Amino acid sequence: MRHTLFVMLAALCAAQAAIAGVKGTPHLDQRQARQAARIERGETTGALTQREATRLERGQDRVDALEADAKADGVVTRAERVHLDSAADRQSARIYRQKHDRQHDYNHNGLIDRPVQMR
Ligand SMILES: [Ca+2]
Ligand SMILES: [Ca+2]
Repeated sequence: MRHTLFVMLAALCAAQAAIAGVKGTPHLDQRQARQAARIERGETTGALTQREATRLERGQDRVDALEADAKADGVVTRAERVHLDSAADRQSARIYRQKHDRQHDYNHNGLIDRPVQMR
């Protein structure tokens, strides 16, 4: 009897550990940190204008909000994880696009740089 109780208790602990394991989103947290750093670097170099950086930071906030939603019930399901990953993928692509488009502010005067006119 005692033995059975112990086994049951051990099983319960293991089940709880398994749930705790899927509770967090360490992978997404790392991605979010990297993407925030990419945005910051884009601001530093001027590849991102202030407006682009602000918009991308709002995108980061949206991913954070989705993450909070997924975690709200205490468990991040596989489907929620896939959804979060694809949101982070889209945000990553957005950062790349904004860093490589024609709007930049390399001289950091708060204005989009004008192409040099050759005459
Ligand atoms: Ca840009
Ligand atoms: Ca400029």
